[in-house]
Amino acid sequence: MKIAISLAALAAALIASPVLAQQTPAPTVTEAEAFLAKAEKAMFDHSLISSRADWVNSTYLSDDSDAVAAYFGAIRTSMNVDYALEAAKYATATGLSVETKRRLDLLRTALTLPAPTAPGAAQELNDLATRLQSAYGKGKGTLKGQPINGSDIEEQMGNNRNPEELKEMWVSWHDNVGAPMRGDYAKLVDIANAGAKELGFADTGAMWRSKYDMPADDFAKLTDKIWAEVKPLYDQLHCYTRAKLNEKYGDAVQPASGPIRADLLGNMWAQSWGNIYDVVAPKGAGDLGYDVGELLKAKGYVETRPGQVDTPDTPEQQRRGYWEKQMFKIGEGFYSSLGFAPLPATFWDRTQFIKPLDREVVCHASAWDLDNKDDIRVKMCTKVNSDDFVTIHHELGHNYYQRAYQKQKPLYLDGANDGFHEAIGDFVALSITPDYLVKIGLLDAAKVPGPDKDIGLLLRQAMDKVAFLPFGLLVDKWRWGVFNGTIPQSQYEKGWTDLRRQYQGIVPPVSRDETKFDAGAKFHIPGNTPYTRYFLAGILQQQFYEAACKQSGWKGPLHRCSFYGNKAVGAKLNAMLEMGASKPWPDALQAFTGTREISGKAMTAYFAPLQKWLVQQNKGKSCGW
Ligand code: X8Z
Ligand code: ZN
Repeated sequence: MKIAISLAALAAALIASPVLAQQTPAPTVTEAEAFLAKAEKAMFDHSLISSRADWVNSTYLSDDSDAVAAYFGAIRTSMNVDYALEAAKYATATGLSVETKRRLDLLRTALTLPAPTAPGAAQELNDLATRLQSAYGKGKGTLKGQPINGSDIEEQMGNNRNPEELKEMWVSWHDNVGAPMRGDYAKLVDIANAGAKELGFADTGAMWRSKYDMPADDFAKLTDKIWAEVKPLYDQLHCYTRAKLNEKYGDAVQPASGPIRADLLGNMWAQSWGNIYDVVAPKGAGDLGYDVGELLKAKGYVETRPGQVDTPDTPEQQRRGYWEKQMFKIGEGFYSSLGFAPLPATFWDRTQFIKPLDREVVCHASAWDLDNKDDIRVKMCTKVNSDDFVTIHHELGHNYYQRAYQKQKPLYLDGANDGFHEAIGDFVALSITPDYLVKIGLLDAAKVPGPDKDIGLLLRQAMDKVAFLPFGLLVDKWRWGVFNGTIPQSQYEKGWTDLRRQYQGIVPPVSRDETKFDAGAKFHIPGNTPYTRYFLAGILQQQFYEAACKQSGWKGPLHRCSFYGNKAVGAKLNAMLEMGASKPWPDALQAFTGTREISGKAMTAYFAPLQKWLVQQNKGKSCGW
């Protein structure tokens, strides 16, 4: 591998040299195409083993599995960097087709974390990345002084209403998980930036922003423009929620003005607030009469107990993870109703449905495609609650997308952009309406909330979907700043806390300083997963949903529409999914929605009645923070 690295570096240097460039004949179209075929095959073949190493690592954390994953990861990084450098050379060929140009471009930006070609850099980068992700997976907070793991603490943050305990969980998680990562993270940033520069990007953030079929700067502007469209809605929701929290907890815990205390919003990162719907529900009209998690429990879905052992002799229903698996069956049922083929048997054998008893794993949910054929699976530490019911649909959306584009060329085995990949399952989950829940037997027909509960239904959705947007935007605002140096290592904490206050209007429950690293307490930072994708997905899912409801001829209020069972919608969706990354994303958007623009209008239309209602509720209050 090292030889390959230095050859590629040499080649790049030769191309850069003006004297030699004249002497080197420009590559031909045939050569460029042959190179692409070779690179695609090599990367594809390597991914078969390296993704297996990653799976083993994520589902069985140990020093050994870390080493194996980092080993294959380093090979992948070096190989990709070499090909990315070569791609730049072939891009100079005259007469390249649009298609070939696109694949060369995709190859140039394929890596999330590039390493420089210097010997050892790819390995060091992968050692750091693996160590950070594993540390997150093993992370613990405390509750009443007792250690509590990541998936349990997430659940507790949703259910617990004791401000002291919430504070303890928030502080312990951020202190224990985030702070120790600071040094490793800074090293990783330096190496990745050096890699990005060798590939011709200003920094790693610029490389991330260049993956959207438009100039990188235009993409950043586009996200700001969309945020401006939906911010008035967020501001009203913030104002209303703050008042309700103040009513519940009093001035000492949550003052009536200023930012909201981050640990009171029902989620460790205050990124979605649906879990505190009970706190904000409008009196009388707000009681929806159901919560999906409670409905599941009422139907006998029991969360697997920590002490429960897997005894094959007991009836199927007593086996660990049985009910969590049944939640996935409901998810599969939705996609089947649209005409998608059932999940393969291996999905059910190989998916990690719940947290294993005997070892540490990376609990943060993810969807995998191990062989680009039929080995699709999910890794999750499922709980029987409404958050995870939605997350299951989310993860399955990734798996059905992966399967739909499987016939594309290797470089096109991806979403139209990463926001599309994140939006599919969420858009499907918007169809989990009361009527749908009746259809699948989870809700009694007599308990369907009437039109007087529309505001409640919309508010419940807004607490998750609208509340999420500023978080979805700021995570990468922070990372872009870290990568381009405007947030130096000496200000990692301040940079994060300032952005949280500016965009979300929230503050930590205790003061923080630069010994902390709160960004590291969010999976995607140590996991190195770009985050703007979720902001885009928040917007796109509403556009997809609006389009699907239109296609199905729905006439009622938008939020009551479910396209469950609609094969025509399924066929049209499949047509978009099958495209993978083969065309610029506006083409994919157009294929399903008829428009080429990503815009917050579908979202503001969906929530328009709520927006009006919130403005009334907030009358006389001074909103903002
Ligand atoms: O990370 C995820 C998925 C895996 S792709 C569970 N999400 C973001 C998060 O949890 O922060 C989905 C919503 C946002
Ligand atoms: Zn996802």
